[in-house]
Amino acid sequence: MKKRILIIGACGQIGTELTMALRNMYAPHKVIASDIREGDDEMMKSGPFEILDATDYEAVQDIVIKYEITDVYLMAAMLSATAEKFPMRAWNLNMNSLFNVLNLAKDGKIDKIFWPSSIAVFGPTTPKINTPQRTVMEPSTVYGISKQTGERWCEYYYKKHGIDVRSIRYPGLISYKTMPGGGTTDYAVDIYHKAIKHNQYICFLNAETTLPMMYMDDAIKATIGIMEAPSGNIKIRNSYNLAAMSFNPEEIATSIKKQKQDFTITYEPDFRQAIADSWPESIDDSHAREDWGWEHEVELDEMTSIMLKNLD
Ligand code: AKB
Repeated sequence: MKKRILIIGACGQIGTELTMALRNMYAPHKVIASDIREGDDEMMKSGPFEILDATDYEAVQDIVIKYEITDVYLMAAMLSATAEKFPMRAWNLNMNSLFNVLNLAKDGKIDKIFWPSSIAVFGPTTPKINTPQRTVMEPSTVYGISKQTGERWCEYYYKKHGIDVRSIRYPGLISYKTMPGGGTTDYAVDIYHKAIKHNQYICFLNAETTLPMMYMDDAIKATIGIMEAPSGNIKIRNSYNLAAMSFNPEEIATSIKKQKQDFTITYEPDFRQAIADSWPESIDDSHAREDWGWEHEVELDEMTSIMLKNLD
């Protein structure tokens, strides 16, 4: 099978682990990593790497042609907290990069696209508990507006041009391997680092802010899972709800305390509280489970053990 994969945004939180997982699955020379900056040693040495600006159509096209790319994972994006500070930069990056790959597919240069959406597509008027796949969506953040718009374009290109584009609405993602950058759910990674280094954490969300979350291994499994599924199984072409666990800062702190009794947490909510307050607490992902067999594995206490063990 002549599959050649391009990951755009390979050095980010998801891209780093996704690239390594795909290089383990396929011959490494068939998995081309790219980003606006160089990655770590493992990224640079384990397979081909290209410096690439995702918003530059010609540059993306050149790489697609050079490596005869069939599948693109477009992971470059500006996340929720940073996007509130730089709305136009976020819009340009999040939208232009998507149009670039959708149009390359429309011109027959790419066969399949993965594009990440987010729980940020939901807003304050969305039902918060067990948020359905199809419901009121009035995102109130710059990032959420870009993801909601992107979802509409993905479905449009699928229906109008037959583009095989697949997408997931990621919850907050937690990993010990790569740091997130500029997100609202990032506290759930930082808390483990601070627990190891200082045994205390000052949280930028309040104690009761429940959000949907997922351990990175499960997110990578879902990402590759939806891309490997037969096309006929992908019945939703805007983006699939995806869930694993939901917890708030107090609950993650309690989970850490089970292993580090003297760990303490205090709360100093900042502008990210309003972003988190506009998002769901839990997600109904039954369509992903039924259509392409999604199953999560890791729950909060297991994730805490993995994080603390690996960061120590
Ligand atoms: C963020 O917090 O911005 C992201 C997301 C939920 O998409 N982690």
